[in-house]
Amino acid sequence: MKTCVMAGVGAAVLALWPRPASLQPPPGSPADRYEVRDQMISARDGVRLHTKIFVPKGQREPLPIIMLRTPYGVEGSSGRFGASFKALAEEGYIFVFEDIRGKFGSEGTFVMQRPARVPGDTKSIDEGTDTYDTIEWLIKNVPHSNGRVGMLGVSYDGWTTIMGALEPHPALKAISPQASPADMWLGDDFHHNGAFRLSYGFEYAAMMESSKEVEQFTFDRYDTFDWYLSLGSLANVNAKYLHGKIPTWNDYIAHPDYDEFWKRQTLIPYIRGVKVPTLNVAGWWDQEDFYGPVRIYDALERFDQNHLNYLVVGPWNHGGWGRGTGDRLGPIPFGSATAEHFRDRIQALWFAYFLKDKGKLDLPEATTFEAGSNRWRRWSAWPPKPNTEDRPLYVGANEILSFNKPADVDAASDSYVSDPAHPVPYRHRPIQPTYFPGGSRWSTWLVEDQRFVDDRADVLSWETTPLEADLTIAGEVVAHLFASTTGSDADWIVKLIDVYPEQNPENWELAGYQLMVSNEVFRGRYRKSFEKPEPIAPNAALEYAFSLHTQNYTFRKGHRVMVQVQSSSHSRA
Ligand code: PG9
Repeated sequence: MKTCVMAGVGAAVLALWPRPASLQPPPGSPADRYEVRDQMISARDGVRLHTKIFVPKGQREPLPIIMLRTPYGVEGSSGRFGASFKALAEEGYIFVFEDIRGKFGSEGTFVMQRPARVPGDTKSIDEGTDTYDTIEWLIKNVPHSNGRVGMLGVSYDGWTTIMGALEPHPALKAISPQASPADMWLGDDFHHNGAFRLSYGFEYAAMMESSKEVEQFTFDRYDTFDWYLSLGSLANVNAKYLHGKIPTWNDYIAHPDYDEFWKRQTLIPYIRGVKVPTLNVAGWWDQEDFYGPVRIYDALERFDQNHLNYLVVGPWNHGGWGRGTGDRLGPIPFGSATAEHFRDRIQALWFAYFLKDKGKLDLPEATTFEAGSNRWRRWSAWPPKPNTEDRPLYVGANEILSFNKPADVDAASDSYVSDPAHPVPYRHRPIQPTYFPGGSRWSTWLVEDQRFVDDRADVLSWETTPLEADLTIAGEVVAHLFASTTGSDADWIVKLIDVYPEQNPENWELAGYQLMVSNEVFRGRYRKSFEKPEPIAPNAALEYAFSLHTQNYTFRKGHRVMVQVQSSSHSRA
């Protein structure tokens, strides 16, 4: 393991912010404050897109438009004014919500993450052209618009946001892609380093493509662990359940490797400049798309001469910055209302600056919430360049993890039997379906206590002694595994864990807790090439180096650092 480790210095930024009087909501239901209009807007190929437009009642002064484009349906959009869009609504905008092509009220055909059209192709359509055509209509037809448009959204809606900015309409002046996937094979919802995310991939594809709306697959049980285990070959999914009718499922089967299909779908090569000011947002414990937002930030940053590209990462799960206070995730407390802080003091001020020329922008290049020390940090670059050092952390004999390289490397090796018929569950059972209407712990599984696998013979753990001082990491965490298998392929799952002390009087619920700070999976057959997999030579010790992503976290004095390695994580991989 190689981690970037730095001393825990820097200014604490966040206290609980009192809400300024100007942000106090006017009385009445938020939705009552708008004239609402349903509009079919024609795209250039004649397909009509269902759009809901909210103009504040009695509006006289011109206002910017804030737009969100979604595959999940726009009917309930007014609910956002009391929650995720509350601070924006109080600031004052015209809001526009649009069903993307082929979903809900919009005409045309839905294509899962329809690839961007290639440069020079002026005939095809994509989410970028649909965005362009919608903006063109809006600025000509919506009363009281000041001719400026901002876009934002989480996940699929974050992806439509960045897609709309690749070749932007000139009126698009600010975007915030939040938890947007960037590459579905390398690191977002459907695969990680080639390892197929079976349960999410299956359930999401079935949900999105069984009807024009969204429709959950009906399982015959509450705990899906055994359902996936008894599935057998992936061919059984079409044979028994989907019958070839779900295009995205068929694509998973037709394209197991990183081929042209996945390379055409990723938007990264199409980022050729920062054309619109961008506020990239991600959550450290995002169970769906953490790779994407950081990758998009990095891709934009290569072109960012004018400092228009910003990054905010907080202690959130998928979209957690848009709901609740954000003072905790599962049992992990953060000491302040991090999500409210983001919505009121970062997102609202950032859009007001770029869409209304309001205020002075006091936002650094990167803003991260450092869990553990529970404070906001401001960075002039991400990953931070000065004041950090790379610190290797070694696994050794007797389950010891140490900053000192073991003298006898051979004695430091360890082994386990990983039986695919008895895999390690990726989270505590029962494993409810991902978006189960009766409630699912899917959204917080990344912060579940890892003690539930600690005593399994097919999970290896190494631990440091209790830390004598706080230890802060800021930057990329990289795993270097030297491993062999008796088989011809293996998944390698590496987890970096914060082990709380057994005596933790300030919060007994967390005594001995094992909190996963970073993790990733690597499918062994892609060791040399993602495009051309090769079997692993049995019993050959080989090096596997892969990123556990970027992190900013403080392991507190008295805590221990733990690394776990395992070869199954059923049924998410
Ligand atoms: N994670 C979801 C997703 C986005 C894009 C493609 C596929 C899935 C989402 O929350 O929208």
